[in-house]
This record gives sequence, structure tokens and C-alpha cells, in this order.
Amino acid sequence: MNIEENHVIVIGTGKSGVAAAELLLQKQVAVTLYDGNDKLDTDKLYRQAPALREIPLLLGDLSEEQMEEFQVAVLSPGVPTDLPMINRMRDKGIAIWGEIELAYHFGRGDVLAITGTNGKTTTTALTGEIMKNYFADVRVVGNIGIPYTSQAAQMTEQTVTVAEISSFQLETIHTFAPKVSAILNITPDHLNRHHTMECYIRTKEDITKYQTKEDTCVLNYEDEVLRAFGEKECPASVVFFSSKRRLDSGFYLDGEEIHYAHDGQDEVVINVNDLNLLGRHNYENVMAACAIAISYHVPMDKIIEVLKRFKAVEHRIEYVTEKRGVRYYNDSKGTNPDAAIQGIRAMNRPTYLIGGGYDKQSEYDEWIEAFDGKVKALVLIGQTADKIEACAHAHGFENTVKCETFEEAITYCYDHAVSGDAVLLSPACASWGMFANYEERGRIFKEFVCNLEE
Ligand code: UMA
Repeated sequence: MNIEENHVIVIGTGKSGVAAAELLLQKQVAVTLYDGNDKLDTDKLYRQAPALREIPLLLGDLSEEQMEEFQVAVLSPGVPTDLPMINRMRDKGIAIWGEIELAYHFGRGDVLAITGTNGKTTTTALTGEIMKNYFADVRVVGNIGIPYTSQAAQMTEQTVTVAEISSFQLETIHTFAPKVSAILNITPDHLNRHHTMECYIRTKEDITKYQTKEDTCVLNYEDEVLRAFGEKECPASVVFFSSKRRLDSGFYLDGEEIHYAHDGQDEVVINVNDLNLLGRHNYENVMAACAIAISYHVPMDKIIEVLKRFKAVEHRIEYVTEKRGVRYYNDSKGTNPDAAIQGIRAMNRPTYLIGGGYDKQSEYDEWIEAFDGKVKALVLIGQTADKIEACAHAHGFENTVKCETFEEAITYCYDHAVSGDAVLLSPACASWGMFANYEERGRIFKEFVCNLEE
């Protein structure tokens, strides 16, 4: 479709919507900005993005007549594609694009795209660093927090874009064809949006939808769904990685060593003790980043240089500080039970665990079972507090505490933890409803903790 000749409505005025509207404005495409929130703080919006004063802004409900003015709607990732309003637009023949598709349309150069339930931010950040060690113009974008559309206009044929792509963003692609894609793992998450696990899996696998055998897809051999996908349906050439077994071809973990097997050879890439990342899940992220980089022809020595210096990303099992012998860890990025399992597994002290938040209709059983005698108290906040408490009690874990506010939860931990303990924020839930995003939740946690008395 020739979007340049159409009138586009951008849905959502968060980070993605603002960047998408700015890109369209710059490309001189007729654009209108829309937000479902009719009490939107427009002063704040225009302070952040003054150029957008030039284009119409619609808020609240859209009439049929208003809708008919548009041929394309560009959705922010947080806008469900099955909203009644979006269905009505589809019925009217309005093309539904995502912000990713828009950026891909206007962007240049190659894209390396990473998805998966967990580990995608770390893998994207690491892959970005590796690429920057070899290529001159590298853009790290997407779900990681920098909208892909905010960079698209500055790209050239030499640009290498490393994109973290969420399942929300994959629902609305039409031509998006990364040179290399990766699906790290698929465990239940966002089921309130995707409704069924089958649907969620299909959406994640769609990262390969427009790839061909000339392109590569990196997959986790230990994820049964992904293994089957790689062996049968995947349209791209597959490179597997495994943290549990030796592979004849691909990357694998053997004891403390990461190996690369290819063309009948087997080379040791790195000993995990030379990494600054901890835990099996991180070794998987490292193998995925290596596989992406090798598939994109980055020399191994350039990869290894970065592996040795790369440190964990903010909000992911991040050590904050020690107060009165108690260590505080920020795992605000633990936004689903599977991610939070990695958080508690990484603790090697008796732990006060702060959990709870927005209800994504997750099940918490496996998370509670992963406590493994380490959790002294589970301190709960937010919409899911009752549900998690009931689940904990059903699994025989009785020491739960419910708090009204986030500050109250941290203070409870501070008052009860003794020297040698840890306090871990690893909520197993999204932050929405209480915070703008998980970054804000993590930042508030860190600030509060740093101001606690010694
Ligand atoms: N809105 C509507 N109608 C709706 C829903 C939202 O008008 O039905 C409006 C809201 O009023 C608000 C705007 O849309 O003004 C918010 O849009 P958004 O939720 O898409 O948020 P953005 O600020 O654009 O951030 C998005 C991603 N957010 C989501 O996917 C929910 C960010 O991922 C991403 O970093 C950013 O684009 C840049 O690409 C965050 C996230 O939580 C980190 N992602 C999920 C995750 O990692 O689990 C998928």
C-alpha cells in the first residue's frame, strides 16, 4: 500500500504514537493523532512533542463519520487489535498497521529482530552492543523503550537495526521481514490480550512470517514448541541454541563452556565465568545473541570482546544497595511468573519478596513452587494481591502480607528483614494501573530504597 497518499490516524499518544505521528509529519503524510483517553493531558503531550500541535488531535469516542476520513490506522502496541473500534475500522476497509510496520516501511538497511516471553531486553541490548562493535550505524529500538519509528527517518542502507519486538507488535505486521530473527522462549504471558496460548504462540512465530530461506531464525532447542517449529514450519534457515544438550550444529552450553558447532567443527566461544551475567537463562540470551551475530557475519573475536564486558540491563535482577546488612534487588522487569521464577532462583539469601500488580490472567502456581524455602515473606500489592495470596496458601505457603501501597510494601520489608536477608522486587505482574510502566516501578523502588536509613 502507498501510505504516502492516504490519511492516517495514529491510535495512542504514548511513546510509540508520538514517534509514529512525528515520522508521518516529517514524511508529509496527512496524519491525525487519536487517544481513547478523553482526559488526556494535552499540555504535557505538546511539551514533549511540540511539532504535533500542527496536526489534528481526536480524543474519546470516534463517530462513524470521523472514521470514514481515514484509510490507514497505525496502532500503538498497547491497543488491542480486537477492540470494537478497531473491528469497526477493519469493517470499513481501513488498513490496520502497527507502529513496527510503519517504521519498517520508512526505514532502511537490515533488521535483526528478537522476540520471546523472557530475555528479549537483555538479548537485544547485548546484540546491539555486539553490532556496535563491528558496524558504524546501529540502532537499538522497539519494546526496549525506543520506538522504532523514532529512528526510521535517519536510517540508510548501511544501518543495522536491532529491534526488541513484543507479541503485541507482531499482531500488526504486513511486510516486516528481519534478516535475522530470534524467538527465545514461549511461556504463558499476556493471555488477557491473546486469549489462548495457541494464539500467543502463533503471534510470536509470526516474526518469521515474511522471512525466506535467505534469512535466519534463531530458536531455543529446549523449548518444545520452538524446536518443532524450527524442524518443520519455519520459513527461514534455522540456527538452534541449547542450554541442556550438545548440538551437532548451533550454540550449546556444556558445563561452564559455551560452544559453537558448525560445518563439522566445534569451537569453545567463552567460559561462563568470563561473563558478567548470571544464571542459565542469561547463558541462553548470550547464545542467542552470538547466533544472531554469527548469522549476520560478525567475526567471532568481535563478539567475544563484547561478551566479556557486557553487564546486566537495568530492572532485571539488578543489585541496588545494601542497608543494615540487607541486600536490595530490583527485578521490576519480572512482569510475568516465568520471569519472576528466574528472579527468585537467582537469590542466594533468605528473601522478602514483593509481588503483585496488574492482572494479565496469569497463573502463579509455578512461581510459588519455585520459592524453594527461600522466601521469608511474600509482600503483595495491586490488583492481583488476593489471587496470588490464595494461590500461595493453596500451595502451603502461608506467610503472605498484603499492603495498600508500594511504599508500605517496601517499608514492611525494611522493618522485618535482618542482616543476611535480601529484599527482591520481582512482581510476576505488569505494573499498569499503579505505574506508567515497569521502568517507573523499578526507579521508584530504587529511589525509595536508597533513601532508607542505614
Ligand atoms: N490507548 C488508547 N486506547 C487503548 C489503549 C491505549 O488510546 O485501547 C492509549 C493510551 O491512552 C496511551 C497510549 O495509548 O495514551 C499508550 O500506548 P502504549 O500502551 O502502546 O504505550 P507506549 O508508550 O506507546 O509504549 C509502547 C510499549 N507499550 C506496550 O506494549 C504496552 C512499550 O513496551 C514500548 O517500550 C514502547 O511502545 C516503545 O516501542 C512496554 C511494555 O510493557 C515496555 N511492553 C510489554 C512487555 O514488555 O511485556 C509488551
